[in-house]
Formats: sequence, C-alpha cells, structure tokens
Amino acid sequence: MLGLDNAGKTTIVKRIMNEDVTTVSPTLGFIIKTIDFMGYKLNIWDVGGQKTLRSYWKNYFEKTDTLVWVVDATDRLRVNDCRHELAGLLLEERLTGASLLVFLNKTDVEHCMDEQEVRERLDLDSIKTHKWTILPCSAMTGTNLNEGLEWVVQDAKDRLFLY
Ligand code: G3D
Repeated sequence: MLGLDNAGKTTIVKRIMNEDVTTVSPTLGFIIKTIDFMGYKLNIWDVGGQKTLRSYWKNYFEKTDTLVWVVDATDRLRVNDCRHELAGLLLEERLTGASLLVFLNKTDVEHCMDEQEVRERLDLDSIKTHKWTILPCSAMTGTNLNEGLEWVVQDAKDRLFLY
C-alpha cells in the first residue's frame, strides 16, 4: 500500500484491523500487517510516503500481487505529484504483473474530489499495462474498505486460475 504522505494509508490499515483510528502518527518506515480475509491471508505493507522515503519504495515490490495506491481526495494541491509518482511506479519492472487498486480516501469530507475528477487528473484511463480499478472510500467511516479487499482477493483468485 503506497501513496503520498498523509493520504491515510496507516488509518486504512488500522481500520481494516479494527484498531483505534484516532491515534495515527506518520509512518517513518513501514508496517506489515497480516489479515485473514475471505479465507486468504493478506500481507499488507504500509510504506511511508514522505518525499525522502519514496526512493525506498522499490525495496518492497518483490512478490507484490496488488499495488494499493491511496489518494487523498481532499488534496487537490498535490494531485499532480500523485499522478507523477503513480506513473513512475507503473514503470517498475518488479510491478509488471501487479494489479492496481486506487483507493480514493477521505471521501467522507465535503467538497472533496470525486471519482471522475481523480480518474481524469491521474489519467487512469490511459493505464493499459496493469489491471486496475478505483474505489472511493473512507478510513474514518470504513466505507468501501472491505469492497477493496474483496477486489484484491478476487483478482488474486482469477490469476491463480490462469496459471
Ligand atoms: P499516511 O499513513 O498515508 O501518511 P495517515 O496517512 O493514516 O497518517 O492519515 C493522515 C491524516 O488523515 C490523519 O489526520 C488521519 O486521521 C486523516 N485521515 C485518514 N483517513 C481519513 C478519512 O478517510 N477521512 C478523513 N476525514 N480523514 C482521514 P491527522 O489529523 O492525524 O493528521
């Protein structure tokens, strides 16, 4: 799970794990959590998103089935930065076979960017190299987090049947 700092990655992981979401501090390194979901074990790597940490992202790509890219729906100022970082990741050789789930987080906040706006501003429709989807969600309310994990599991299942 990657994204710019402050996108809500740690809060999403905490919400999924049913932990208290009112106390999060910036992720300086990474946190690994394993959850049981629909009979599968999902290993979630929450990797810090600050600019200084982004060069380390590539150390986490080995054996990644799905890249969960978390976008802050309230952060219009950094949406270009967000598009640029995502585009760079999709060029990474070790992520070639990975699928992409874009979690549009913080959609509980009024006047935030909606799915259509983010699709356009991140240029998602031009992505042909990876199977992808976008889901508006909220780590605060829990909206759509399970649906996102379901997509991840279903996608992994589909790939198992292919091999
Ligand atoms: P990161 O791990 O991507 O860096 P964090 O992001 O999980 O640390 O979250 C950054 C801030 O966004 C936190 O606020 C957190 O409470 C808030 N946040 C995360 N998800 C949501 C959401 O879905 N809705 C809203 N409204 N806020 C969210 P603070 O104030 O602690 O910086």
